[in-house]
Amino acid sequence: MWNFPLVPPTASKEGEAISLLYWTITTIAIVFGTIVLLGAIYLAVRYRASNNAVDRSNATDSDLRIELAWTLIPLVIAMVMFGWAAKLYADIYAPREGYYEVFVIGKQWMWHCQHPNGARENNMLTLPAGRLVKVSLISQDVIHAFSIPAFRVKRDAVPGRYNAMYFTPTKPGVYHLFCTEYCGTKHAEMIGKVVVLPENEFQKWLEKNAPGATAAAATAATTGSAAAPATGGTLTLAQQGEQVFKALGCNACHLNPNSPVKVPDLTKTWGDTIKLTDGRVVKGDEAYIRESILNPAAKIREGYQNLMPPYQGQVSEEQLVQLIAYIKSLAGASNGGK
Ligand code: HEC
Ligand SMILES: [Cu+2]
Repeated sequence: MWNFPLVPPTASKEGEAISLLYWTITTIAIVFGTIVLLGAIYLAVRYRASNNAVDRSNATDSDLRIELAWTLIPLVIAMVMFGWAAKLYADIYAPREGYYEVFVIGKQWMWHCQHPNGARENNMLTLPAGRLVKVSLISQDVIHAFSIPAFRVKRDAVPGRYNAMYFTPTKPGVYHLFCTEYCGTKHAEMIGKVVVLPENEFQKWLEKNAPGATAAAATAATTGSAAAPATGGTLTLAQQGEQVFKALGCNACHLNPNSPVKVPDLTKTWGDTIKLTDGRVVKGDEAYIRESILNPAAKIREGYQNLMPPYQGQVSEEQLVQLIAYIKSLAGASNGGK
């Protein structure tokens, strides 16, 4: 009859670990809180003004053993809590391998999610149960925060920066998704659902939602032809990136044997250790590729010149995610991990 949940369900591996820590700390707080409260009540009753039967003289001495005990025992307990929580935090936020990656873009006022196979969702995120998931987060405007209470994870979506978040959903189901950083008038509407499906259903969902799939289904429905193959096939995130690459004219210089200028080999950019003209050494990661497109002058690869036009204001965050997936794929990196 009563449906009054005090805590959200725990539906990820990381969430289980965090719940255990949370309830341990809560239990310790309740135990010590009770001891102090009962002591206070006892003393208040015993030494009430009307009770003349008690000895009200001062304590004669201090006891070093008692003082050491009430200093050291709480110190040990607090340090255990700190060490445990710090280890958990480090484990959860450290880069991990072997993940399924989704890109999530926060914007006023919605969450836009892109899957490696090209499927897109708004204010919905469909994920497989039992697999490590990496969410690469960025914002298109102001700071948002991507929060899934049932997984016990939350991370800021910051403009101009990719933030990673890892978790392993365990239980199929539908969970809340929130923006937990006040981001303007309709902040409260920046909510959605996370749908966790068993692996085989998730694969079916991916196939059904790959771009082109719905168009093909629609054609099949109108023409009456049974399951006509999608014209041109479906486009993965990397293939969408290739189209953006051509549409923006990047191939006038890059991956073009007749390039008018000397350009770095983009098939080697991802994962490379890159020496810059100013002597700095950087890694060829998402952040580097993003900056190289928006503001090429910020970091010039050694041996090349500042001849690439800046694309700031001409590419959307969605297109950037696609371009990055494309450049990753050039290096032979699958989008679902290293
Ligand atoms: C006019 C020719 C030209 C065009 C057009 C051009 N680039 Fe470049 N690009 C360069 C040059 C020259 C460099 C090397 C200098 C530098 O780092 O800015 C470069 C560097 C890069 C790098 C860094 C690669 C590395 O390994 O250091 C990336 C990534 C990149 N371009 C992507 C793009 C994308 C994506 C587009 C289209 C949106 C594009 N470029 C359009 C000339 C061009
Ligand atoms: Cu927001």
